[in-house]
Amino acid sequence: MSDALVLVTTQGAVRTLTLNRPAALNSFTAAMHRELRAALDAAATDQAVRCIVLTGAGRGFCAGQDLNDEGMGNDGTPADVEGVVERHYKPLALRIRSMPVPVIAMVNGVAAGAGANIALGCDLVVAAKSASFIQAFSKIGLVPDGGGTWLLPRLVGRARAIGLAMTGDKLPAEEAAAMGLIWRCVDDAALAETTMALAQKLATLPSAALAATRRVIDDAIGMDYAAALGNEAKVQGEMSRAHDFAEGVAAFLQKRAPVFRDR
Ligand code: T3D
Repeated sequence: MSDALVLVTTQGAVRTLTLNRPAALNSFTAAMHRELRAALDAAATDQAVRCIVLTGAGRGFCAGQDLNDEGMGNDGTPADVEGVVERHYKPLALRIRSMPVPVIAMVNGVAAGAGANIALGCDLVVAAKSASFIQAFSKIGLVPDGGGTWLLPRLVGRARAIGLAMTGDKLPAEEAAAMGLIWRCVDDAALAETTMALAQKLATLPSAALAATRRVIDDAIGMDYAAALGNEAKVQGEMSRAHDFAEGVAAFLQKRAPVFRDR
């Protein structure tokens, strides 16, 4: 068994990062944050990687902050929760959103607290039927973090965002999919196969255009209609000057499979 807190495996152009503290439901320690960020940085610079899958070892995806770890005040020092969020969760959420390739969360079990919101901040979330999402913060006197305050109302609207965050109730994956919080919920036995098929498909698509798609959609959330249309035109111009657009059009006209390379 590996001591690594994040297991890194590669299948074709798909890099899988597995949070590996199963005895504590893969809750985040400072050390696991450091390993995850290093693994994401490495994937970002590796031109052979065209899609990332983030998942958890054992029966959980991630139970959020490890409540025994440094900064939590359990060693008699004052809790430095603000510092933990600034040093670890904020850069992690921003790193995922700035990856040059799509990031899929493969939610294999419970995703609680910041563990839920880090999953929701990925581009696509595929969850097993037995998985669940818990905004666990209110139960310990905190507010949602890991991007939850931004993500939840945008994904499911204010009423559901407030309901999920205030109650801290466990939301089964099937309900999460039904309310549009996640992309798909599948049978437990189909989770790995479904997610890998999706990842392999995304890996064949033009990575730079997929990353730009994420960006323009996120940008548009804070824009009026006219500004979003202008932003689309600007980014479309950038995309159209890149190799992958010429390749996509040529492949279509020549009735062959395209070979995309931009990242
Ligand atoms: O510094 C900061 O705090 C800032 C950042 C905050 C971000 C946050 O994420 S705050 C929210 C932190 N997370 C939680 O409050 C969730 C705590 N966990 C739970 O409520 C439950 O474990 C679950 C609902 C997620 C799952 O319940 P269940 O019954 O399936 O499992 P369990 O028995 O509670 O947990 C299994 C083991 O994992 C257990 O250890 P043991 O008794 O077998 O040795 C449990 O203590 C451990 N574990 C689970 N979550 C955490 C944890 N250990 C440390 N920290 C955890 N968050």
